[in-house]
Amino acid sequence: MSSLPIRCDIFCAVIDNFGDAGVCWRLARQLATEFGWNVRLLIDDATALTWLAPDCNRTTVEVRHFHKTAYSGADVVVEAFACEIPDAYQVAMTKRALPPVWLNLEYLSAEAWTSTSHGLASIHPRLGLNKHFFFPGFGPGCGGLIREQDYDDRRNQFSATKFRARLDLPHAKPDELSVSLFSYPSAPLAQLYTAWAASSVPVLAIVPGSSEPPRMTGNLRVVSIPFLSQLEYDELLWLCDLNFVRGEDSFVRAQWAAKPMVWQIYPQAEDAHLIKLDSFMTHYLPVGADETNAKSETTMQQGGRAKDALCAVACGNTPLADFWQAWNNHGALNWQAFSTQLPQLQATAEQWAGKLRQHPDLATNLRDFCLWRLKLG
Ligand code: TRH
Repeated sequence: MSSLPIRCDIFCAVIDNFGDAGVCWRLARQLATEFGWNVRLLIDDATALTWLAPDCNRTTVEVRHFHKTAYSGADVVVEAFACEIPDAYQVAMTKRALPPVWLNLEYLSAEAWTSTSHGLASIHPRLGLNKHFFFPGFGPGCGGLIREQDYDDRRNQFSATKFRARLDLPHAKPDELSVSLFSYPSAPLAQLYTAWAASSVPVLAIVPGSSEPPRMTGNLRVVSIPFLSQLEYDELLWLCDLNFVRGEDSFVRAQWAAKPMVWQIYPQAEDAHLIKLDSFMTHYLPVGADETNAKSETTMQQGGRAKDALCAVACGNTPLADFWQAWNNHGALNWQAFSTQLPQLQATAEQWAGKLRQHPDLATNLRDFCLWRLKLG
């Protein structure tokens, strides 16, 4: 059994936004700092890392260019989000006596088929190498979600007062809701701001990565703050009473924060993203007994929509489903109905985070899968 640290190359092609780099950096950092792996992050555009992880040069992760790095004997090769690693690198992989474990780290989805596909291998038609699908996920039978071992310690040491002071955030007024806003330009933000301005409950909207001047309209205050590091973004999610998140990584972080959240899913062609949205809601909404989920899953498999299925079984949180659908589909946002659910949504968020914690995190699952495949564990 080799006593040398596992060598791991993670390939990341930045499509747009921050999530590709965000997810790959978290994974690289965790494998290096928690498991002592020698990790190289091979990325085609490292710009986002300067914002996501300003301390990235102070870790043992070696950041190299995607196209300018040859295979050098890595035991594990992670191809993030099917980014197609360079052909010369693939050919060099075949020269290793014991082929490296080659993983395709997939996008996160709650759709049932991902857990049946997780871990399956496909054989490269020309090179004969095995590439395994590695699906993140929310329950058993999948790869899990990224979550660092020191997450709870960081949260226990978090001081809302110091965080507000450090970011020069105004103090929250009595009964004022602090809300973090991270969304795509397509979100119906003007409609939301109008609803918040007229809301009976005052709202302080905190917008990271925006340069908008502060504004005050009716019961709404909007403050912009700089784009935060990933570590500080967790702190913003812990500070706020409600978090608007998007894509994949901030969506996961909001779940660990165990606060009510509104998710704007990354838009995809032919509305494929709406199926993913519905799939997640069939699991997330606190609809009680399993048979309700089964009914909604059945309806889903018959091509139905989770919201209809859940409403059909008189789910408890239709305002959440309505609000999430409207946020993603430019519908009419019923802030009044949604905001009255916030106490219940807080309980939902805590219950959901507790369920997620019952499963190993993604880096742990990936390590165990690789050691098993390398016949080292
Ligand atoms: O930026 P995104 O829209 O990235 C998207 C998604 O990942 C999507 O799945 C993918 O297909 C597409 O990119 C190509 O959303 P996401 O996934 O939340 O990534 C944002 C990252 O930025 C995440 O790591 C959180 C981090 N972040 C900060 O570190 N500081 C901040 O201030 C904010 C707002 C986010």
